[in-house]
Amino acid sequence: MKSPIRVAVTGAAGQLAYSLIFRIASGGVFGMDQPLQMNLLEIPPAMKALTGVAMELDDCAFPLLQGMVLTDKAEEAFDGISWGLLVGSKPRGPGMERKDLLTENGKIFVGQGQAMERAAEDLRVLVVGNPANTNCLIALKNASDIPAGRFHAMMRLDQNRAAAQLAAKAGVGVDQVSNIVIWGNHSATQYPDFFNARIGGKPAAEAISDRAWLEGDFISTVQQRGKAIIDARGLSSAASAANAAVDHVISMRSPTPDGDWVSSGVLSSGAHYDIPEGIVSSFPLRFDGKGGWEVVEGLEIGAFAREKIEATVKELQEERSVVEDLLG
Ligand code: NAX
Repeated sequence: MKSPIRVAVTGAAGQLAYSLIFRIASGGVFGMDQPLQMNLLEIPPAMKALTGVAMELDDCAFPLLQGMVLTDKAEEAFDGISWGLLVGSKPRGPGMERKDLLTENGKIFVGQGQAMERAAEDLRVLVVGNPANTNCLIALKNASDIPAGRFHAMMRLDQNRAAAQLAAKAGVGVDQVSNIVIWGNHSATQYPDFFNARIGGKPAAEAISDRAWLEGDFISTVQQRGKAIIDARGLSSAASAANAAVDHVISMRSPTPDGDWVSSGVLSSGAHYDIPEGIVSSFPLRFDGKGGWEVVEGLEIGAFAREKIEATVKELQEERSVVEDLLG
């Protein structure tokens, strides 16, 4: 048996965590031979609910779960962790402007970024709480001793949504869909790229002849999926988001299959696809399974795609300017 690792989940009494934590503790994320300790972070008013989650974890009798820390202090939650899954953030309240949401949630990621200095050497961070890309930027800028490449913003739900839409339209299983890249921000401006996507190994635009759908409903359905689920269910898409976090972490830990890539939000160096430096944008990445990754070069970006990418990048730049004074 391996030695235990510590995994922190923030917002641990929230909806998304209620799916995610149990998948982690069962061994479905870090492997059936990897014991772990779970460090669960919440805010003081949610600590009582968190004790209920902990009771349920106890009652699952997960053999791999060797301990839990329940805390409202980020320093304690991040002590010795190899993985930080930053899910917790404040929901947008009535009458709250997006700008207020950015600064309110941004403050959370200043303190959590700083507290990452307590983490283990091999730390990796996945930011899920919205606005995920800009929160990720704030966290990595405030964790100044930790390489920025360790921080990722979750784009996997968007990638999975795009794969499901393409598979349904083409009338094939989702396993036939590959090479999906979501560009830009995890928001309604994101650009799900059908042009570089493949279905059964062929360009998606060959497998799906309905170009108007690819350029129209496909993109808007993926962009608006979160809202459509809230409208239908009355609650947000917590289970599929937790599933996406599981997929994302597994992808970060595994070599990306030959010829494919994964969408993830990372700090732009300015060197790829004319996306400016200093924002956390989604790119096509390949992971090496040893903690490293690289941006996949050479994808074709036509005029249609360029316009869409520019719009989502502009939004990320605007978000950055709102939180400039939180960037450490
Ligand atoms: P909930 O409101 O159910 O849970 C959020 C939890 O975070 C609450 O329990 C709250 O007490 C806690 N929290 C607030 N401030 C905190 C802090 N400073 N430290 C620790 N915990 C804190 O929301 P839920 O449905 O679980 O969604 C969690 C986050 O994921 C939201 O920001 C949501 O917008 C975001 N999402 C991101 C997605 C992505 O693809 N990146 C998709 C799904 C999801 O909507």
